[in-house]
Amino acid sequence: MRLFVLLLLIAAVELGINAQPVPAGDENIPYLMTFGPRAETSWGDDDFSQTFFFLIPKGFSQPVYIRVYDPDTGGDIDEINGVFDTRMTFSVYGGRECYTHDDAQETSPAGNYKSGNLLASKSFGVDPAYDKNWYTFGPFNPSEGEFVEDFDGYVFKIILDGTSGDDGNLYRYYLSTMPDNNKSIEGANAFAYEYSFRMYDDPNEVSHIYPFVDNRTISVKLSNFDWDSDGFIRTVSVARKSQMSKVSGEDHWIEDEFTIFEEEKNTSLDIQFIKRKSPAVKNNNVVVNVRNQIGELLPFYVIPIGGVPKYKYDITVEKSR
Ligand SMILES: [Ca+2]
Ligand SMILES: [Ca+2]
Ligand SMILES: [Ca+2]
Repeated sequence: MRLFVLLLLIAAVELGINAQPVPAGDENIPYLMTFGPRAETSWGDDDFSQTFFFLIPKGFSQPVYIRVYDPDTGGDIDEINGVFDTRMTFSVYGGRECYTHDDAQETSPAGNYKSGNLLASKSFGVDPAYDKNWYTFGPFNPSEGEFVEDFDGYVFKIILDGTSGDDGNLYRYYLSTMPDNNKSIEGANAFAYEYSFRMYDDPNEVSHIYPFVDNRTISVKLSNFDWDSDGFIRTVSVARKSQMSKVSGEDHWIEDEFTIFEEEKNTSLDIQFIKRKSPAVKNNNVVVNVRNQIGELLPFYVIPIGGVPKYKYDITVEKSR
């Protein structure tokens, strides 16, 4: 069995985790975020598009559903810019190259990022029927996804594209075995190569993203966009107690590059987003991605591979000798 598949299984089974909310519990992220294309990027979305992948283990053969919480742009949760006048389209893809096409694994909605077979699609504007409510895509047969040997499972892709307007859509996903309820799939996971999300307003909440570091990774470049100078971004790992990163202010990217320790290979990093205590920053939307030394993006799994990394003092002692 490939090491990576083994690590996926350990993440799912040993930790007893089989939930597929996106964002997931260990991330402590309130909502995903995507803006309409007329918004200024200073509102916090760099490209008005977000892609997520769902991973279903090969042995699972029941129909699956991709559910979206608060898919519309309007009402209490979403971010108004003048008046709500935004439309967005969710599209679900499966089949050949929905995941393995290079453009699907990049950060920008460019080229053939909509690779694969379009399985379902729906547009939303302001729609009170779906405000604080779920819309369900599916059923999908797992084999309608793309089979990916490295994962020993099937992958589906969901893209949300802002199509008009300038407001912010906040939403969540859930991979479920039921159309009208959230029921998770053991061993499933979800991941993205770029995460666009909303921070909590409460300065005591810490959000997390967990990039997986494979054994080819020598160094990483952590990039963050429109952090609004909201406190600290730091990285914790099995070999890293607390490494502060450079943070962005308003409407720009900032990059921070660091070398990966041997002990960090085949583990996840814990990138922590720690808010400033005062004055509190409200409605902070931020975009994050991480690349390796040759520019490949590291996947952010909502259920971190190998579990949430805990700093091990002994490893650092060993390393500093
Ligand atoms: Ca929404
Ligand atoms: Ca508007
Ligand atoms: Ca922001």
